Amino acid sequence: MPLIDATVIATFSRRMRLRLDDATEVDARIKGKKLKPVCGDRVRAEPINEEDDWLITAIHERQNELSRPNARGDKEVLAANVDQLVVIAAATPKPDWFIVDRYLCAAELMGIAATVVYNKTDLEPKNGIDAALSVYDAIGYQTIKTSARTGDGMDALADLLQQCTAIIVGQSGVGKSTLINQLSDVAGQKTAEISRKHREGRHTTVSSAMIPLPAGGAVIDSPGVRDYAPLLQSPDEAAIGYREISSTGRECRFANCRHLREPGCAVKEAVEGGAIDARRYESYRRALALSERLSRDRY
Ligand SMILES: Nc1nc2c(ncn2[C@@H]2O[C@H](COP(=O)(O)OP(=O)(O)O)[C@@H](O)[C@H]2O)c(=O)[nH]1
Ligand SMILES: [Mg+2]
Ligand SMILES: [Zn+2]
Repeated sequence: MPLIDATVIATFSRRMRLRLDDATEVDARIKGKKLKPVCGDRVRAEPINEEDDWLITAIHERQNELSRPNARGDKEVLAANVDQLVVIAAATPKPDWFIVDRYLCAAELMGIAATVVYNKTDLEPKNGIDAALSVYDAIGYQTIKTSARTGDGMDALADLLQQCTAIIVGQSGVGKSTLINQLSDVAGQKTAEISRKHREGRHTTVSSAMIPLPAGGAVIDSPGVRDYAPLLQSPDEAAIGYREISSTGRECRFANCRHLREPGCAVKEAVEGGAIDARRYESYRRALALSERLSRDRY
């Protein structure tokens, strides 16, 4: 039996669900300890004699990775080969816009499109939501308001996602899984069902699953990450992750300006004048501090 190319469509710790290129799905284990496939990976696999399981023998080169530092500061990859990031905030739990910013920062570093969704519009309208969303609109991110309960905004979300491989991220409880269930067709529901059974059954570890969409494309329901932070390799990357700061930063007097206390800083000026949102700037400063802490710990 030859080696075959496949896509990882669900992960349960070291067990994987694969979609082979002939569209059949199989369960798989991983050869050796070093290989760490994630949802979205393209892999090499082969059947195992006398077993239903397949064996993953290699991971093909990734187009991109959504990653974060683990407790030791090393890279942990959450998903691979995605072309769109959708970050969800909601009426409940209370939105943490700093978490939204950190996911957007990751999307900028990956070089992929990102959208901000505000879900649960059926609940009591909260003050300040439109103002918070308009900050993202103003810097060129699409924003969509949805209710998985009433269907409000779901067409816009479905349009956005068609033909893409997207990942849906955000705080726990904002409605990621519910939105994906609403968007998916019967085939998708089946995958969702399989992943639910696995999650509740013997494989109780955090898992992620890629659900096909009726109009083409697929969406990854990301694992529960309590407090996401992107992996920033250098302080420069913090600025790259904040698009309005990196574009305004080109006007700073010094090319290596970190936009803190340097003279002739166009970013500080824009924050004082209100052209750059003060909370986004604070978010950038936190990302910068985090990256400096990480690189100090590493060297
Ligand atoms: N009222 C309301 N509740 C929602 C909506 N979307 C999801 N929920 C509820 O929010 C809770 C968390 O949803 P879930 O999809 O598990 O969130 P996840 O942790 O982001 O995957 C569940 O009780 C859902 O029924 C919505 O649009 N409106
Ligand atoms: Mg969920
Ligand atoms: Zn500056």
